[in-house]
Amino acid sequence: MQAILAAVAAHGVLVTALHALPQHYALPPSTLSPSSSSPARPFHATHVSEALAVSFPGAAISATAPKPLTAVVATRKAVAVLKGSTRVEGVVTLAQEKDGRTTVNVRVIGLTPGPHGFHLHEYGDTTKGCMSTGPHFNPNKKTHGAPGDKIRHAGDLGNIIANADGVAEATIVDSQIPLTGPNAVVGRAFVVHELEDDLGKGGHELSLTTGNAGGRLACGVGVEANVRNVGQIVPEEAP
Ligand SMILES: [Cu+2]
Ligand SMILES: [Zn+2]
Repeated sequence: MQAILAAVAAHGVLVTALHALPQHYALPPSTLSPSSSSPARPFHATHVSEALAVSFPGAAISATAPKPLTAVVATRKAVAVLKGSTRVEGVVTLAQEKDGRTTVNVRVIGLTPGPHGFHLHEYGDTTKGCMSTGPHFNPNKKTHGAPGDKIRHAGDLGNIIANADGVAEATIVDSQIPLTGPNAVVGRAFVVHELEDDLGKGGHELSLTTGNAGGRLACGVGVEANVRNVGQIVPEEAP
C-alpha cells in the first residue's frame, strides 16, 4: 500500500513538473545551448527532457523517481560590500533584469545627513583604499553627468541621501551598468563620497570629471553572486 501511495505521489510530482516546464523553455536559446554549459553540469535542459521522456509513462514510474527539475535561475545578481577608512560602510546588491536594466539597491550607514555622490569607478583595485579604484567608469569617453543625462559616465549613479541617522537607502535602475560583458560592474568598485555630486552642473573645475563630490568615504568591488548560473535548470528545493 505504501509503495502505491509513493508511486501516486511521484506521478503527481512529475505531472506538475511537465506542466511547469514549457514556461521555463521560454529562455533565450543561447542559455540552453550545449556550449553554454559544461559537460559536468548534471541538469542541462536536454538531459531534463530526455529524463522526462523516458520516465513519464505511468507504469514505469518508481517511488525513486528523481526530484523534479523545474526551478530556473532567472535573474543575474551581484554584490559589493563597501568599506573605508572611516566608519562609513554599506552594501550594494545588483540584479539584472531580462530587458538588460540593472536594479541597484544601496544601503550605506555612518554618513553625514544629506546627499553623497555615488558612482561606479573603473577599477576593482583597493590596494590604496578607495583612491586606487581610478576615475568614474567611462567606457564611452563622455563627460560627467546625471544618471538620466545622455552625456554621462556609465558609472554616474547620482547621489544617495542620508537621513538624520546617517543612513542612506536607495534603489537605482540603470541601463549602463550590466552584470556581464565588457562593461560589467563585476571587478569594478562602487564608491560613496563625502559631498554631493553636482551632476556636472556646478560650474566647478571638477564638475565635468567628478561632480566635485569630494573625498571617497567607502568603496567596494562588485563580485558576482549567481551571474554564471543564469538560465540553468536546477532541482527544486524540498519544501
Ligand atoms: Cu566617485
Ligand atoms: Zn562621472
